[in-house]
Amino acid sequence: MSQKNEISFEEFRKAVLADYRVANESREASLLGRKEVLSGKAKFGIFGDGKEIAQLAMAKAFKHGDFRSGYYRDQTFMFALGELTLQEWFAGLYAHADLTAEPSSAGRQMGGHYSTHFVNADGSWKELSSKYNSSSDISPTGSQMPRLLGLALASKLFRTNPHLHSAEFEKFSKKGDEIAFGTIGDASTSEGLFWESINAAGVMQIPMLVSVWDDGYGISVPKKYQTTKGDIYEALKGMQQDKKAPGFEMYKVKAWDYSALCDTYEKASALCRKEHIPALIHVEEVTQPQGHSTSGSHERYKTPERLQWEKDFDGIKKMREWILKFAIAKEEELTEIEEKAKEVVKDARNKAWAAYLEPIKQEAAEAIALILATVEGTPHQDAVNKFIAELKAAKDPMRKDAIIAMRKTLRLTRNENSPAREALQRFNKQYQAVNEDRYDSHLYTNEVLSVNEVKPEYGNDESVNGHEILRDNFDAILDKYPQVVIFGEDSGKLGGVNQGLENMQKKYGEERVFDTGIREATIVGQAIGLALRGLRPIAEIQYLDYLLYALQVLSDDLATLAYRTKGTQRAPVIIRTRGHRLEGIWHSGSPMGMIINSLRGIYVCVPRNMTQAAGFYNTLLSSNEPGLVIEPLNSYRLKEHKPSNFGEFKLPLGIPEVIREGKDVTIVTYGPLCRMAMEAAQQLEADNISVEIIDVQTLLPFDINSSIVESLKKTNRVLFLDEDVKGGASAYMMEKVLEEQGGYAYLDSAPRTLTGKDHRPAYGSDGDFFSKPSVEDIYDTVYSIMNEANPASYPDIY
Ligand SMILES: Cc1ncc(C[n+]2csc(CCOP(=O)(O)OP(=O)(O)O)c2C)c(N)n1
Repeated sequence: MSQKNEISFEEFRKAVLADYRVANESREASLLGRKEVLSGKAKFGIFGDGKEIAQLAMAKAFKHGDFRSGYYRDQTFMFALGELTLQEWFAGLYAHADLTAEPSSAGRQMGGHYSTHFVNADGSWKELSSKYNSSSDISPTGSQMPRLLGLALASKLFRTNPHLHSAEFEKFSKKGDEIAFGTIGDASTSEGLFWESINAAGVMQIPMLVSVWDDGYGISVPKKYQTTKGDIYEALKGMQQDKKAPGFEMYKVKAWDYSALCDTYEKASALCRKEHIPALIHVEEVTQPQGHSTSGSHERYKTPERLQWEKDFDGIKKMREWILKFAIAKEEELTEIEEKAKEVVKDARNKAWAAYLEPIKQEAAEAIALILATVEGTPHQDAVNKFIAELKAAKDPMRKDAIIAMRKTLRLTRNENSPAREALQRFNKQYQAVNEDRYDSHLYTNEVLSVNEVKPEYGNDESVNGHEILRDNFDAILDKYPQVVIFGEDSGKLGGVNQGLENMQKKYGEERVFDTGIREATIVGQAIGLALRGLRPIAEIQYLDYLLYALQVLSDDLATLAYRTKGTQRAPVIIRTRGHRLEGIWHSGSPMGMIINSLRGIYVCVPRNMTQAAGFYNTLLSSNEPGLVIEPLNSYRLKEHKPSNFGEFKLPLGIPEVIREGKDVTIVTYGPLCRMAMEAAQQLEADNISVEIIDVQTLLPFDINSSIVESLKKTNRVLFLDEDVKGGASAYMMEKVLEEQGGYAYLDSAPRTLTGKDHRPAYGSDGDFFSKPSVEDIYDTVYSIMNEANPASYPDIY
């Protein structure tokens, strides 16, 4: 431990003993945590026992302004930083639904998923550069890696882009001196996301320091089935930097060797921080004293020899031996620390449990009192008394117990009218609202909905290609917001496959507009990490069809971020892509049902032309919400009227536009189908059918003012027109309009949908014609609605 040379022995001794205390407290927490699960007080436990010593060393290397992207084993690290108390840790185990008690997720995530706060309650950013920061963990193995890439890349951008050196950005970075620390289990390195992220970090040369906690197993599966050569360090050797080429700096160290761990982390972090060279520390011989989680026991898959080895090479035991060997402390001192740790942890457990249970008990008591008050006047006394008795009998009541008792009472007494019943009704409603905040809030921050519309202004009659509108708008955006970076496959030098970024790299530099490898999942992860650090990334996915590669990251990480942190972290990422309709199976996808169903938490904009698309980029940039903008792939070379206020005009989200007025049938659609619907409507007009066309413009949010139903009141007939498969976005729109907006009440004809076929589109123009809705199909479907309603005026055609 090189610290020995820089500080006095007494200071060194104190630091070691402080670490020993944290290690013991963390271990005791794991041991007691398991008991809490097995006794039924908590549902599930996954702990950091066995990883304590390595995490103490990592915490020493972690500085203010640094970021962690890790997983469920990192409690000791969080304790050592002082970013998590034992009581908060137990609160996580109990799912205490209150941010002040459980700051990581307000009980929304399983215990063991750690996070610090990046934004204040009023939505302003905290001083991230003077804090210890942990991005919010998620459960899918390997998913911490793509985000980690962005957290590390941000340091490079803050260092290399002089526009980010102004006072305004000091709260995010001190000129890029921050490291992004990643942690991952050895088995999770089998995931593709790990390899994609590691490769990209090596390519980009960013300060990313990855620790692999290697305990030899992924639950029960040993590493010979996980990793080539059964050794991640060996498997990654080709990434090692050398004189010929930059790459990773790699280290291997034992999980029980405190001194070597401290040295390794010090060395690796110094290089990583100063030179921005990515590093990987393979921490091997990690133990897992209680097995993988509370769901099973490791005796089922580990040999007696392995189990004995884990006891002998337990990190805390080894640290103890080391302390005694070098006479850093006496045995009695260590024993005292160990005994004290047990007490401190029990005390934290008791306080956390009481703090969790007390408000629930009080709420139940309030419900009981109100239910009791209804007993007097009701003929259902026996039943109501039974509800009360059941609620009282619950030793550790849950909120749902009180709600069930209240609802059952209200149902039974529905024909009664008394002040007591009214009071119960009122409380039931209030309680519902309070619990909505506890369990349902913060899917979005909802700030964006207040973005006011700014209409495009037109100075003259000039018409230009769609891609030029986008390019000029991106130009204005890059000029206006120094924190905007745009990247993707071919986005840099080429300026995008459809020229929407033509010459932008030349004008704004490589640190603003740049190329990435072909790696959709980490393009999105990269964007998440950048956005978490105050930058405004616009990440390009070349075609909508390839969004599938990134869907897991979008769905699991980005879409859940605000919800799983109860609004204490945000990543206003903008994903730019293009799709719906061109040629061939992988250039004409419109899997909108899949997208909107997996991305609740992200806004989904489906513009019909490039002016609308540009308006959405401007809107999203003035908000704090993540958004996906799908440009219509077949419209880059169509002429559009050129606006004069690029970068300024904004489209409100969730506000449909009636693009054609009519009185017989309403078509609800979006994207490139708008143009086809307009064409069909013209033909139908000639045959005396008047069609109203509504472009919904955004699928998430959808028509926030319920305006579409107004059209149904007029036409009484509706067609939901969509390129997705049946049951996709058409079913979603139908549910919104007919059920949520009550549109069913105004219908005189059966509601209809016209969608793409179940298969993907065959290649060629005929393939498109037979696979996706055509103008002819739209004509025929609308006509058939009129034919069914009034066959005399609209006789059968075919
Ligand atoms: C994508 C995904 N697949 C499967 C799981 C279930 N799972 C949880 S932990 C785990 C093993 C992880 O092992 P390792 O990466 O070595 O970490 P350790 O728990 O041993 O520290 C598995 C398979 C998951 N959480 N996510």
